[in-house]
Amino acid sequence: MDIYFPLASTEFSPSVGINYYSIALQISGIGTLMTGVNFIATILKMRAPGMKLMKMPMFTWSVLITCVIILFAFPVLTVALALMMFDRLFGSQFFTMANGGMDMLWANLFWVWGHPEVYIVILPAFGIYSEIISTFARKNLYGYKSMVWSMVIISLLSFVVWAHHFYTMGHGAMVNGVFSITTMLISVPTGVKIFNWLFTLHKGKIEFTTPMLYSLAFIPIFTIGGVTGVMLAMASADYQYHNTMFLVAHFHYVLIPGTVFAVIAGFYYWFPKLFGFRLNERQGKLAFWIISISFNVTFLPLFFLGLKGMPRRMYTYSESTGFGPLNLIATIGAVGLAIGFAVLVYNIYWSFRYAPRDTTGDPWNARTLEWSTHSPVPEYNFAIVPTVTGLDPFWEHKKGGHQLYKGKYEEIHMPNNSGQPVILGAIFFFFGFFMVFSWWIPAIIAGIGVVVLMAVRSFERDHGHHISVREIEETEAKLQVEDTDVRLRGEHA
Ligand SMILES: [Cu+2]
Repeated sequence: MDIYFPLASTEFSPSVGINYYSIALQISGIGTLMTGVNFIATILKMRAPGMKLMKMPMFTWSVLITCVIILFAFPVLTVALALMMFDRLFGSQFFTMANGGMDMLWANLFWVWGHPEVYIVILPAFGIYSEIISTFARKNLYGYKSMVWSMVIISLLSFVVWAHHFYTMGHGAMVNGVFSITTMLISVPTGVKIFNWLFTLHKGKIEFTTPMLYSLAFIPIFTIGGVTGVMLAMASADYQYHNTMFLVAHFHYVLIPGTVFAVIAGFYYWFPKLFGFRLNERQGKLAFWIISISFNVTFLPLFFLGLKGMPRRMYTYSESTGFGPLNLIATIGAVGLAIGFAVLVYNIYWSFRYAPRDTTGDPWNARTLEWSTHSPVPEYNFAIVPTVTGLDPFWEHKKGGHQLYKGKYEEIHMPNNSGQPVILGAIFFFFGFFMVFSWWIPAIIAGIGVVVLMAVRSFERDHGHHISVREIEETEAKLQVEDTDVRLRGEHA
């Protein structure tokens, strides 16, 4: 079973596995596309007064640009998967070797989506690191405008590099040359971002919290991933590296610091905003050291295995190849990673039981608006909509230079809750399930159900509801009292 044509065709993969692949990805792809539309509309239309685009937090910028990439990339995946489904379920010949089909058409469509997807997962991570690094260096983010522009340039370039995924599949020197250059160009805006983070750290009063440790480890590890990426970008050299463990090492050096570390860092950083208490820092730092060291023990040997000629996707090899010892080291690293993640999970359990509650709403002494409201955040977010005049408005407010909350409580307009998306999700599940097994009658019924429910939801006249001033006053008063209570108990404990 393979997701590439011709191996993905019914001829070579006769079981329903690939049906499942195409339909499950199709459904979750629609979800991603809808989320992209939603976030773009929210970011463009619902910012606080005074928050111009160039005053948004860098994380919000990264999400906006990511969603624009989603908007252009995911329809390609939708089409590719639909054609795949037609080939497998209805006997069409888009990607087959015979009857005018073209297997390379699949490779192209897949990676026209697939490479932008790399930036869809990495750009939000860049945003998370920007927030964390400026918070714990106690400085403004260096080069704000160049951070935004480099993400814009990355988003454009991400659409013109896809053929580097199959340099060796025979599209010739000219095409390889062009895609080689566009791919190497991406390292320029990425390098700008790396230097901006370094300049943000320069002469900062750095506080080594758990989220900051992951952000600091990201910089050198990701740089190794980036530099080996430039090596792979050279089409002629790629004839040597391709399909070896060198590639496997490269993309783990990009995507583990570029997404996994960022998700963990962001999780530690925003956890107190979600739940009202911080995760334990000692356990957090322990897990960090185990994970970051084990990561290198696991993946660094793969560079050398690749250069020695070990192909990827190999589950066994003869002892005479000499690949054994380095693979053993990598396996030890993988065990270390598992232990590190176990510590991380234990930390969540421990902190829920024993961690002291945060009473300030701002446990990190942070800079952006979300830290100026209570933790956990009340349903309306801010009792009074904050007024923004510059970057890092909460930091300016704390320094006393800027009044964040002007005026008095007013009614807050809220959307209503609805159970319909859950029901729609359930029907989608059954639709997908029936399609995978080609049970046509139930699939058609479920398909009609999906369309009908989408129409019902779209044409619903739901104007939401308002939270009254009294309710806001009561909630705020209660949160203040709770804050004081916890503080008193904390002092006596
Ligand atoms: Cu790529």
